[in-house]
Amino acid sequence: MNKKCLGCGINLQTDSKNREGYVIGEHDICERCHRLKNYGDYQVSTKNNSDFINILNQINQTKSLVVLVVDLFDLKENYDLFINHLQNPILLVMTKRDLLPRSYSDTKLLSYLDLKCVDKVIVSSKKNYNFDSLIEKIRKYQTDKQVYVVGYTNDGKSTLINKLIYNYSDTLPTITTSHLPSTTLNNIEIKLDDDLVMIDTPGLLDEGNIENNFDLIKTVLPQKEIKPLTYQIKVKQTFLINDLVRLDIDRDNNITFYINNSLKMERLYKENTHLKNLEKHVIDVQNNSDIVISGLGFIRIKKACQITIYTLKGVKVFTRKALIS
Ligand SMILES: Nc1nc2c(ncn2[C@@H]2O[C@H](COP(=O)(O)OP(=O)(O)OP(=O)(O)O)[C@@H](O)[C@H]2O)c(=O)[nH]1
Ligand SMILES: [Mg+2]
Repeated sequence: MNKKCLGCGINLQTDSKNREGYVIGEHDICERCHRLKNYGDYQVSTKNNSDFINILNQINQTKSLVVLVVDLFDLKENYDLFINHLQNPILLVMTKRDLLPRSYSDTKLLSYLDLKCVDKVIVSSKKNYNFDSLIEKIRKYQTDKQVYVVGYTNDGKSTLINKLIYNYSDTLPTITTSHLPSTTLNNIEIKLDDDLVMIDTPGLLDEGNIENNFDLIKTVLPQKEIKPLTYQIKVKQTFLINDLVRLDIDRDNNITFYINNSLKMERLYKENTHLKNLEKHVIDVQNNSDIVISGLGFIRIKKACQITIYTLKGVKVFTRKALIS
């Protein structure tokens, strides 16, 4: 069979249920996509980041425009792999704008990431926000018909392409999207019109992101605009977020949590040992910085200090200059 799955791009096959691409009968999508779309059932993919680097190298053989999609709620520690592997012109697309406070300015968010790119745009696929500007920039910077869409897994590449199909073509969106990592398994070519073919690609896995924990992903990912939670710190205290994070902070500070508001936040003033069994990180924070707990959100700290954070083993914690200040 020489057909690709419309949902994830994998080559379809009828030989083995246990291999990717298995399809029953004449369907256009594989069993994995079918189960994911209809029952939310997830089958872990065998793809790894070396497959991913092969794809970047192939893109680098072309001169085509690359759309680098980054998730504003879950900005990664760096995007070096993309920037270092690609000499193509890059259009930076910051998506999931709907999750960050509406009151904050797009201009400030746009100036936050200092990446080598021809232009930048902020969008929300969920709210269909700023897509006219996105398509205008794609058409302005495209060097040939093909435009590749790359980024980390789960950052919203396929959802963005589906929205472009919905807005600017006369076909229906068919790419599988999900809140679980590695949904797209292979390149998928989508013709928007005679002049523009968008190519979706599998995302780069982010090691240490809490989203790699399939049982937690639904709990931690926000579904709507985050309401920041700000606290004045006068005396030494502890914050607990569900059973996922413990944060110890000393006095004279001001901190703001940007996390899914459905998570349970507790503030304790007395000495206690809650969640001290989790992995401990002692972090020196500069003035006006964020502590990022990968995939879970970020905490803005106003004044330089030392903070102790406990979180799940293997979850990456890092600091950066404050995204929202
Ligand atoms: N709130 C919000 N969620 C979004 C937006 N765009 C995508 N998502 C969600 O983000 C999750 C991942 O979306 P996908 O489009 O599957 O991500 P991807 O980058 O294609 O992921 P891979 O195929 O695994 O590389 C899904 O749960 C989407 O619904 C957005 O603009 N706002
Ligand atoms: Mg995808």
